[in-house]
Amino acid sequence: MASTLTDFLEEARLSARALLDYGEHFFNPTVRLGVTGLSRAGKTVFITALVHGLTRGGRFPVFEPLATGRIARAHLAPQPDDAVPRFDYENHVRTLIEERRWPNSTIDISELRLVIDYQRPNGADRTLTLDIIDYPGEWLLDLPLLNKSYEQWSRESLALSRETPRVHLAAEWHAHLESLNAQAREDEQATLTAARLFTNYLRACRDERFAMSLLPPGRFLMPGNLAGSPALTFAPLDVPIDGTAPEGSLWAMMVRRYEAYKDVVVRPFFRDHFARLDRQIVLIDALGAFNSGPEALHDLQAALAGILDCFRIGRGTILSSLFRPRIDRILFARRQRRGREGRTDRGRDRRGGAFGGACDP
Ligand SMILES: Nc1nc2c(ncn2[C@@H]2O[C@H](COP(=O)(O)OP(=O)(O)OP(=O)(O)O)[C@@H](O)[C@H]2O)c(=O)[nH]1
Ligand SMILES: [Mg+2]
Repeated sequence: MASTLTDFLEEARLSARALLDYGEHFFNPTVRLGVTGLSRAGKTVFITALVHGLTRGGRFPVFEPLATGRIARAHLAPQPDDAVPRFDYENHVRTLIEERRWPNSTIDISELRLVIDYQRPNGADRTLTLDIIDYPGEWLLDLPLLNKSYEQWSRESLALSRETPRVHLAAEWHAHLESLNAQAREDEQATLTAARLFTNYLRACRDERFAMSLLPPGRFLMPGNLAGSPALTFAPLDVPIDGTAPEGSLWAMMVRRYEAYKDVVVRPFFRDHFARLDRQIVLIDALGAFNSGPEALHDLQAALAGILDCFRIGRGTILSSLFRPRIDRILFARRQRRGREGRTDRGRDRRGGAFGGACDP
């Protein structure tokens, strides 16, 4: 009953917002373009290069509107969403051009508004507002959690962590897990330790040598302002898939926090950000996985399948029933990479390209 009511309120809220968005679009066409990809896929560099090219009249020979002069002018406008950090464009340009290095990793969503004056093919002058949204692809991999119980998620995460090469990286967390009794009283310290070891295991999997991609929950490695909060302090337990957690137990505590993660992190992201995107670019760093061997490649494949699921917006999917997303075009792009960061990469990329080779996509 409670969930029907929540769904109903959610539905009403989405409809009201869609109407508002439609009204605004009518007078001032706005396109919200999402740019995503797994960690280090090249999102920040790609957006910086794109905005730099558009605002400074860069050379994009295959981009017809710019190449033929139909885009008259593009300039940055103030950040539209009060609750979303601004994409730090100026700083990224400085890092790339003046400091001649790659930007630091970004761990949160960010957004930039660009206003483009252009001419339609029929000659009419128009203005388009383009909101570019940079967000971690790892967050998309949280979508299946919405349909999964804590017990199911625990079972799957444990099974994955017992495969090679993950099993070696999970040794410390597995040892701690052995010492836990799921039915025992809830225990904050045991939960904190389990969450820390589980996060360390995820971090080790992401390490350059292993380059694993499938690492949900997505926010564990990118906690942002939720670091240390209970919604991010849980871990899988070895519990029966169809069991029920006894009241007051460690297991019940984990279930509560897992559900909080869905409520505080996953649903708001899909509702407030993902469902509002009109177009989507997904960047893929395939060579990173190639360099790390068949397991990494297999893992990347599974992660991409998970990301693709977020764009299967047919009837009866979790997405269509909960969030009614409106993306109608998706571009997948694989970045050419000549090496990995911190090694031969930097030196070589100083030559060529708008940012010393940083705009291959
Ligand atoms: N050769 C080449 N390397 C690139 C290019 N773009 C990014 N890289 C490399 O990929 C790394 C990641 O680029 P970013 O743009 O920071 O990637 P990101 O997806 O924003 O990464 P996170 O914010 O950590 O998720 C850089 O540090 C470079 O090593 C490019 O156009 N060409
Ligand atoms: Mg980034």
